[in-house]
Amino acid sequence: MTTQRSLQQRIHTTIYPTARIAVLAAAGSLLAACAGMEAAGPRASATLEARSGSSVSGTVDFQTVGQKLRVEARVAGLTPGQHGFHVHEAGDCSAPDASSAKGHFNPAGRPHGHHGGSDRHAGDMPNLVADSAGKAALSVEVDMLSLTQGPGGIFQRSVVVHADPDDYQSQPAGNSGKRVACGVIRPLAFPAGGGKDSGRSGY
Ligand SMILES: [Cu+2]
Repeated sequence: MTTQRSLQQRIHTTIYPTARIAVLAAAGSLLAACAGMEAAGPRASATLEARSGSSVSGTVDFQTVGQKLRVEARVAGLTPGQHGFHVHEAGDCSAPDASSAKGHFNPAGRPHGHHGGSDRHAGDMPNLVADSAGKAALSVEVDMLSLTQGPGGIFQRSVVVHADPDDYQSQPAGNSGKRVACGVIRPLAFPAGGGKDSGRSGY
């Protein structure tokens, strides 16, 4: 106990108080600068292709917002009602039933669960809800997923839409039925100056 305390004291006294304050201030302004650049963070997109005999189409866009990932989906050609919606492990939609996308993206080896909980697959997301015309729009910010090379990184993985609702409970995939659409998640290049120039032709 006494040894620990004296060691701690020694560590504290070897760093000059003014130097420590300067380091903290520098870290703080760096964080502030990063926060201001959020809008220009990495982006990715997936174009949904119809699978399992469906005529589903759509796009799913991903953008880093602070510590979270914003997911925006616009999907058409669905049956009205809820449809399971997940990030799957493999960036391969080539199989007619999208089985090539493999299971839910689950780097932590957890059970399937509700997207709002913590004991769940990283790839678990809220159901899409299609209107009577078969169109669904979803905008949600999720954690556990990122546009990085880290453990939650989703580049070159896939996003899958299912025929049935995810019950957020059944293992391993919420009993959400056939895979009616699948899209590989690909990085989107963005200009160095931020998103403002992205509409310019000639890029
Ligand atoms: Cu799925």
